[in-house]
Amino acid sequence: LSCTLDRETVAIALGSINVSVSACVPPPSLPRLLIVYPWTQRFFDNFGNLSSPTAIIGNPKVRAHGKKVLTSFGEAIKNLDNLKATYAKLSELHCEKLHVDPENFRLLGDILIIVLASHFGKDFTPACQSAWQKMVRVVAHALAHEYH
Ligand code: ZNH
Repeated sequence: LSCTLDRETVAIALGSINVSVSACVPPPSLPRLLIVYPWTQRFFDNFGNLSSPTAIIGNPKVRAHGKKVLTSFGEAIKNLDNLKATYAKLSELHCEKLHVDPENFRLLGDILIIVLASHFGKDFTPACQSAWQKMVRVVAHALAHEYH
């Protein structure tokens, strides 16, 4: 595996495909967000047991939601030139219905970068980080675009 900006790499970060299951595989991004920034758990209070890192990582609803976010992130990679339009509806949903502060999009982006770095190690070069950093930034920006 190389660290390129593609859907498979996003999948590794979000953890919804089976990467070699060893003890040192880092938790994927969404569980890690909920563990590192516990206040983000309040958006998922209908997801059941989030009482410990193990519970969060093993929670099937968290996993399923990570997959949804992955699919959506995959769309972003396909529509880089048209992100604001691609995410307009989703941005509205996060603003008006879900009331998710856009700061959380940036936090998730940071987490994703960390997950990729720990997975790819030295293959996660500065150039690679630079590409991903831009990617998560434009996604966070597009998702925040319809907020008012
Ligand atoms: Zn989100 C939902 C995407 C971030 C929270 N999201 C969702 C969905 C999608 C998404 C696609 C689905 C929708 C429908 O169903 O229609 N997100 C997304 C993306 C991102 C995000 C792409 C980035 C990148 N979110 C986020 C964050 C948070 C959230 C950060 C917090 C913290 N979301 C959310 C919620 C929901 C969603 C809460 C709902 C869920 C349920 O199921 O209930």
